[in-house]
Parts: sequence; structure tokens; C-alpha cells
Amino acid sequence: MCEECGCENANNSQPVKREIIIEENVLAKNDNIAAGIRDELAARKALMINMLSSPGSGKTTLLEKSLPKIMNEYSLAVIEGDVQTRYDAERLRKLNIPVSQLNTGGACHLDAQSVKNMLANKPFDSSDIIIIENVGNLVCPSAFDLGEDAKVVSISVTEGDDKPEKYPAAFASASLMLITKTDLLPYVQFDVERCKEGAWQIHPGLPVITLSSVTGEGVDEWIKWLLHALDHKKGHTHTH
Ligand SMILES: Nc1nc2c(ncn2[C@@H]2O[C@H](COP(=O)(O)OP(=O)(O)OP(=O)(O)O)[C@@H](O)[C@H]2O)c(=O)[nH]1
Ligand SMILES: [Mg+2]
Repeated sequence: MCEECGCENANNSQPVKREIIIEENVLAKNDNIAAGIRDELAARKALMINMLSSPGSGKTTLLEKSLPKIMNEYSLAVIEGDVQTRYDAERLRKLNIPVSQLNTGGACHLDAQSVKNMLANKPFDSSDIIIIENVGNLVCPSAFDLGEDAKVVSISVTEGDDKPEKYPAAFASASLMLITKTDLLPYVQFDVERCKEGAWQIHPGLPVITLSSVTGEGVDEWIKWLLHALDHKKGHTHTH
């Protein structure tokens, strides 16, 4: 018995091996389902974004702030992933943004099957842009492909500028990093350049947007990135 967490695996190599094989099977099955989702979304040229971060980095607040700016022009839908509660879905519904809540009931990430089930329903079956707010966790969600076009990882300035180096998987797999809550920079020890450098060590050239949902700094840039990704999905040529 492991003294730290009470698990059964300590000092016994057999169960650990079995656990790794099971984990590989789970991931392979998840990847297959995700590949199916990706094919389906490619066929109807819908964009799906998977937002990752540790709890409380400001994902829902950013969606509240940014999506109303484009909701009349584009057909949007949000999947809110949380261990428990419908709080985030209720917040977005107040703004008339179509949203469904997925509660994992304990799991630290969303998986492709639960997203696939959701995508069969309205309004997801006809949306231009589907945003998944994954469970707040900087580790597990990065291992589970959901069939998205891009992962967007957020880190708020209250979390410390060393986090990309400490939790590299999320930054390695992301297509965009958001450094959030920049309005709090005067009050915390956070070196934006160090944070970027740390992320670039893991993922050279990773695009970065610094933003604040309080001041609005960077929010338009985030929307521009999103619409550019949609353009790309629809196969339009770019002029910017
Ligand atoms: N100062 C400041 N606070 C912010 C900003 N964005 C979000 N917050 C606050 O940070 C807290 C968490 O914000 P949420 O948007 O709920 O964060 P989240 O990433 O959706 O959280 P989970 O879904 O629980 O992982 C709330 O108290 C927000 O008001 C920001 O730009 N500046
Ligand atoms: Mg949230």
C-alpha cells in the first residue's frame, strides 16, 4: 500500500504495468472516437476549440465577455465541462449563448465519447463554432483528444510564470496560449516574458495573446484568432 495516497500499487510492479496497458487502451479508444468527430466536423466545416487551463484562470469570464460580440453573426455553441454544478452553463445562458453542461461526476477531463453524444443534438449539429470549456485541470485534459481543431491553453497571471515549464503537456499540444487577468499584473509577481519563453521552450512559436476580461485588453485579438481559425476551416483564403 502506498503511504502517500493509499493506492494499492506501491512496491509491486505487476499492477502498475497493467494500469499502463489499460490507460493506453482507453486513450486509443478515445483517439478513434475523436478521429470520427474530426471527420464529421471537417465535412461540415465547423470549427471546434478545446479550452484548457487550471481551475479559475478565467475561461468562462472570457467567453462571457467575447462571445456576445460575434453571436449575432455566427452560429455558436458551448460545451461546459465541469466535475459538478451547472454554474458555468447558467452564466452563459444568461447572455443567450447556446450552451450545454457536461458533468464528469469526478473525472478530471472530458472524453471524446461524451462530446460525440453532445454533438448529435441541437444546436451543436449545425453550429459554425463549437467551444468546449474543459474541466479546470492543466494535466489530464491534454491527453484526451476531443476531435477539436485546436486546443487553447490559458494561464492567469496569479498562477505563476513558471507553469508552462512545470505542466508542459498542455502547452505542447496547444495552438494558442492566453495569458489572462493582465489587469492584476501590478499586484502579482509575474514576468510575462518569462512565461512566454517557458512556453516557447516546450512549443517554439506558440502564439500568445495577453488579455484581461476586466479591461478588455486583448479580447478583440482573441476573437480575431477565433474567426481566423474559422476562416481557415471553411477554406477561405487569408488576407491578414
Ligand atoms: N481580475 C480579473 N479577474 C478575472 C478575470 N477573468 C476572470 N476573473 C475572475 O476569476 C475568477 C474565475 O473566473 P472563471 O471565468 O470562473 O474561471 P474559469 O477558468 O472558467 O474557472 P473553472 O471553470 O472553474 O475552471 C472569477 O472570480 C472571475 O471574476 C480577469 O480578466 N481579471
Ligand atoms: Mg469556467
